[in-house]
Amino acid sequence: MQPKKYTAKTIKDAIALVKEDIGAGAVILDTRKLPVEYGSPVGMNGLLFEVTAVSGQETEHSEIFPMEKSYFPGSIRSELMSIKEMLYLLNKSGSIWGQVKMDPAVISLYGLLIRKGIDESFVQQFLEKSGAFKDDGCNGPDRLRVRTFKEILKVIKIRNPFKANNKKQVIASFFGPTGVGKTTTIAKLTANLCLHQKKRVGLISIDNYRVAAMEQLKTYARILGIPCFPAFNEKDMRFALSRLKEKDVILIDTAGRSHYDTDHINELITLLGSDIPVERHLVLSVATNETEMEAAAKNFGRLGFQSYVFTKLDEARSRGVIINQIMKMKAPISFVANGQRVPEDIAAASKIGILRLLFEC
Ligand SMILES: Nc1nc2c(ncn2[C@@H]2O[C@H](COP(=O)(O)OP(=O)(O)OP(=O)(O)O)[C@@H](O)[C@H]2O)c(=O)[nH]1
Ligand SMILES: [Mg+2]
Repeated sequence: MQPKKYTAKTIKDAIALVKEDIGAGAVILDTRKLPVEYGSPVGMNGLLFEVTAVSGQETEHSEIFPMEKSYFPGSIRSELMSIKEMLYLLNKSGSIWGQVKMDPAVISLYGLLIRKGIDESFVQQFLEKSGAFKDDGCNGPDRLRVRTFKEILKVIKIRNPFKANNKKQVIASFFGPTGVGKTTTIAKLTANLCLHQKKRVGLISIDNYRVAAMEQLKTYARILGIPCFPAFNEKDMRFALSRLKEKDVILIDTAGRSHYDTDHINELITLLGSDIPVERHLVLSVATNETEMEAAAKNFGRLGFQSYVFTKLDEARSRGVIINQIMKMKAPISFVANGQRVPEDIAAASKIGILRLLFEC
């Protein structure tokens, strides 16, 4: 079935026509305000709206692909809105909604950002700052989108712990909840630092909780031919650091524990909070339930940290949690990991890169 166009005096009426004709499974491809020609029937506000839709079944099966190729570039599929979502947005009440409902470009951008997992309050902030609710006629879909993306870019801060410090030794520790990928991240970073940046790297594991954890890190160290020391207390730590004093970079792996384990967090504070100049990086998995991620950031945040490392992007489609997290607890992002392969599946964060990751799937 080819996409069909439905015209009515309000978007809601046009959506009702779509529902009647194609059914509740329809997918909205486009919504727009029509230029009103003299003599044509218009709504009370002098406007006419057009909605383009296609059967939802077809978007899920093979027919979408030729259509996608001919109609839309790249990741547009993620921008398609179902009737259910559209009605949800249109039925909302609140001060801004009167304005939102009048502007198809705002509705579709609003829907996109919400679907990407960005909190509604932040979506409103971004749209407000981009002038989406001003009725000054500047809200062409592309211009509005660019302005909104610029607002999102403004809140993304970046920090690469290994870049500026060319001469000085960098000591960086990575901590966070269990299984988020701390050890794997260290292995990826180590390999990249050794092989591509020709840095001299040493490793320390302060994971005294499980024997296997130390072995995991030692295995990576063996493969790369670099030293790896255990450190169970401050004395061990000072000893390991003295043995690694010639290294450019020292990476410290920590035991993953529940973020509700206050004793463990206190232990880390003691070990990493001495006068040793250790950078701290909080590792969080994007695939984690958002409430728990927030709690983890808050509890581990007691250590203070210089950057976030977000992992498991490959396991998450609603990557807006990254934006929510950096809005709630401001800190730069250093790295993002998107897979299990060592060393390939990691990248130094960049503002544009993060924006792309948000919208690419
Ligand atoms: N899909 C995916 N898996 C990852 C990623 N990073 C790590 N993993 C996997 O997650 C699992 C746990 O990784 P670890 O590096 O052992 O996690 P950890 O945080 O050190 O775990 P603990 O030390 O037990 O707290 C392993 O199977 C890794 O291969 C990632 O970016 N994407
Ligand atoms: Mg580990």
